[in-house]
Amino acid sequence: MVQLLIYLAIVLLIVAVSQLARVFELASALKGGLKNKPTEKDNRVNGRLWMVYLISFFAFIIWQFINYGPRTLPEAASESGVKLDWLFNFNMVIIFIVFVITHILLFFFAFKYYGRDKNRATFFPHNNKLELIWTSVPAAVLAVIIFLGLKLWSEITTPANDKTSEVIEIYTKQFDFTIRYAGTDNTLGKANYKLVQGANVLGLDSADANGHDDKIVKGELHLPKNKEISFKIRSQDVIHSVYFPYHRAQMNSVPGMTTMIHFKPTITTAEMRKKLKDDKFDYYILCNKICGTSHYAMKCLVVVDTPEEYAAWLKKQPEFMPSTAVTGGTAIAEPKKDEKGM
Ligand SMILES: [Cu+2]
Repeated sequence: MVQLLIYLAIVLLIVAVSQLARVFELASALKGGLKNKPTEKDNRVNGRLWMVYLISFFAFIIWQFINYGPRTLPEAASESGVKLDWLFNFNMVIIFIVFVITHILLFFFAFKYYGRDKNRATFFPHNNKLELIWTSVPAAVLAVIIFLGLKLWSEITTPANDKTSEVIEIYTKQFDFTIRYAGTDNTLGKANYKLVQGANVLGLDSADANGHDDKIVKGELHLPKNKEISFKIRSQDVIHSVYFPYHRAQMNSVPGMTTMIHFKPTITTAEMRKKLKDDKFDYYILCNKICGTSHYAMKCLVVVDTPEEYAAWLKKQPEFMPSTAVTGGTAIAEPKKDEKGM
């Protein structure tokens, strides 16, 4: 209520001031000629104020760098993440240089060439050489940026070599992540959304032998250091996004299709804790698409281990259908032939 009154008072003040200005204007028009035409002194003060503005604006920007710089993400924890950070910084440097030059010109010229009574503007309607320079230079710079960006993008999104990399599935649904490891054969078993029922949340096809040694883990994604990880991403319900902020990777998960991304983690959780001097630090996956009411809480712990720790941890996870269970006949109902494959 108090706030509303304050807003109302401000609005009324603005109306009153503008009405007063109008009164003065009409009064001076009646007296003949504009009495409040800006003088050379007014223009000089105006020019100096622009200089004050320029200096304080840059001081504010430097303050923001100092204040907010340390709050950005720590160094990238994957090989491609380091390249992405380089590209990001490269873009920022270019933008920053252009920003500084144009702002200095804008406000310094307003200061240096304030309106003087004797000055007359030069008539300068067109210059082909100038047009050519300010068209071709930005075009060339943008082409380089786009080329470098596309190159990196295709590097991380083209299918990984699944023979040499660790194949891991990330399955999303409202509002969690389920992880499936490909087992000793490093091949994920087939899945079909029509088989999603009861405990078979991922819709795994028990008839596919490749899937029997798959390992399903909920709420925790372990990754080995220094090995390429080939992620296969699926969604059960709506579009989610698998976002690895610390590894600088993100890929949408889309119902009805498998999306892919791959990267090589280079810093274990323990190493990152040491670097940041924070024993509570953890990597996370976050959902980065607004996917429903609990989207904000949709995340999954990521633990980057040494290869030995990873192997030991993975060994402890149960297989989807251990070989004894298959012969025991506990297989989940098979889909009809025409429903298979997805
Ligand atoms: Cu989500």
